[in-house]
Amino acid sequence: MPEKNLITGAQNTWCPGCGNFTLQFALRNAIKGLIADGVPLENIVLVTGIGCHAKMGDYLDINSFYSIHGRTIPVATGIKLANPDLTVLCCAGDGDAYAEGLDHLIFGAKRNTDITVIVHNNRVYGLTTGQYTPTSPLGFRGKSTPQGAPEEPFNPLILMLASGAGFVARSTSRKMPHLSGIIGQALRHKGFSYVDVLQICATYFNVSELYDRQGYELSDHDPSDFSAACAKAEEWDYNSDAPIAFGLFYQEEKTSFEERFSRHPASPGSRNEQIRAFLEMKR
Ligand SMILES: Cc1ncc(C[n+]2csc(CCOP(=O)(O)OP(=O)(O)O)c2C)c(N)n1
Ligand SMILES: [Mg+2]
Repeated sequence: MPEKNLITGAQNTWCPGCGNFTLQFALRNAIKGLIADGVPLENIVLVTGIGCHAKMGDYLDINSFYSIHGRTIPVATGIKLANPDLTVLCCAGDGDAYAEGLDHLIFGAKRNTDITVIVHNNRVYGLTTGQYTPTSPLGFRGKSTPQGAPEEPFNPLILMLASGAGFVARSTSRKMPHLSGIIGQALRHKGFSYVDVLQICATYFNVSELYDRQGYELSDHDPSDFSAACAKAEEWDYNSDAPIAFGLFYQEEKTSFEERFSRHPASPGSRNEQIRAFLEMKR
């Protein structure tokens, strides 16, 4: 595939001001960085969920797979197992990854599959016009909660740390170079990498002012220190007006899921034979 600007000619239907535009160009820049490092464009695969975020597959001119709502991670896992030479990334929504597909997110982290999961966390179901998600704040007013959401949000960073993710980061659509840098690091990390992106939904949850006012970039933070990462992640509960840290919270390199196949004693032979042997538990 020839080098190009990686943007398709498809008509763009995101709302004016949507944070997905920042994500699109940040991701494009990060992918260009990988290509500059020698990763062939044809070895990069994007898996999307269903939602506004998923249109990334239409607008980025790279190999992509539109999966179903909540199922980016199992699809990405299958792709990575079938061909570990590929760089596999997911663009998932917060509804996608934190609600309907939450179990996959936890197991992706637990298994340490070498994929990158970027959550477009606009804290709302954007495509279906404004219902609350697991990271909407208490009292969020939307289509399904005109009187305000009756539930507290959960903190996905704490959940990912507890699930064993080896790369846990947060950025925002309000900081394009920061976002691009974090995505670049995530794509290069060996093992499961997770980035929570606080993204503006210009139509249903525009909290630009909150992220600009409360956001700050992590410094003097040691990402190899698990306890420090947990403490930083606890600082903001996705509900209050507390300071919101952006950056790499935690990084640890561990054996990846697909590496365990090739280490398996009953796994000589082709990739397909290795996977079959692993699944049949021949030891
Ligand atoms: C299996 C399945 N469940 C539910 C839906 C309906 N649905 C489509 S998009 C969506 C929510 C999207 O929200 P999110 O994942 O946060 O993405 P956003 O649109 O905010 O980017 C839902 C519930 C669906 N298409 N398929
Ligand atoms: Mg959403």
